[in-house]
Amino acid sequence: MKLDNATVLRLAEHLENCELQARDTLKITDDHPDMDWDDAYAIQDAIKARKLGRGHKVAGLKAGLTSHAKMKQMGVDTPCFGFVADAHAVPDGGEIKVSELIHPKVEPEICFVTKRALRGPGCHIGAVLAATDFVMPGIEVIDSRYRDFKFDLKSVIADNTSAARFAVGGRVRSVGEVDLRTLGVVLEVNGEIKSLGAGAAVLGHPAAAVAMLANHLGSRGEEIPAGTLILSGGITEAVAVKAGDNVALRIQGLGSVSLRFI
Ligand code: OOG
Ligand code: MG
Repeated sequence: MKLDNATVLRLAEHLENCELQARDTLKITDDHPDMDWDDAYAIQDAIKARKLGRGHKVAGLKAGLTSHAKMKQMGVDTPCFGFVADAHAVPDGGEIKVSELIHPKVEPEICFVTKRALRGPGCHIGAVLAATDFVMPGIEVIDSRYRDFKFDLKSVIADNTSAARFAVGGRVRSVGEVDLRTLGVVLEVNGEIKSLGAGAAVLGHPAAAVAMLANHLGSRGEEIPAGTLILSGGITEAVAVKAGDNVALRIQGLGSVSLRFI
């Protein structure tokens, strides 16, 4: 750690206030160029503690920047991990007020729900598949608190990987019923196809993103508990949305999930 505890808490408060008040800010590494990975995750943890302290719950975990499309779009080369809170959850078909967000984008994701805990190090695709209860489609709404979505990896980790809203829905499938690599994914905005992909875009196999998350948490003495929802990361580039947009995600064999922006 390069930052002292007071600075970690101050940056967490600043970034969470930007989230809650839909205000943008400059990336925090501009003022703290020496901060390290532990500092970045400590700030994210402090944001989580703030939410829990107000009675919120963690609704799920997420991996981000797990596809080449996303890494290229954001100019980084390593995945990152964060969480989604209960206040971020939107029902399938639900409405999202753009006035509550800064510059939202949507991402098509394959979501996992575990039936057994996963703990790294040494977690791999096989362990993830064995511990998965089911998979389902999910739209993640990201909303970086950084001006114009311009950040580096440490800044975005501190900002809880841009987590803002999410919806899951569609059909639930067990992993034995589908080949997660070849599943086709179609993201539509107002009936127009905006992006296309297949599950393999995420680290060759979306379960690899969950294994990476388990190994990341394992290095911190934590695990993925049984019954956890995990967003495995955007399969394609994120797509900017505005008020009036209807977003639908269709995943082969997994049905669809939709959101309306008002
Ligand atoms: C960071 C979050 C990325 C994903 O699925 O790749 C993410 C960002 O691009 O703002 O959630
Ligand atoms: Mg995402």
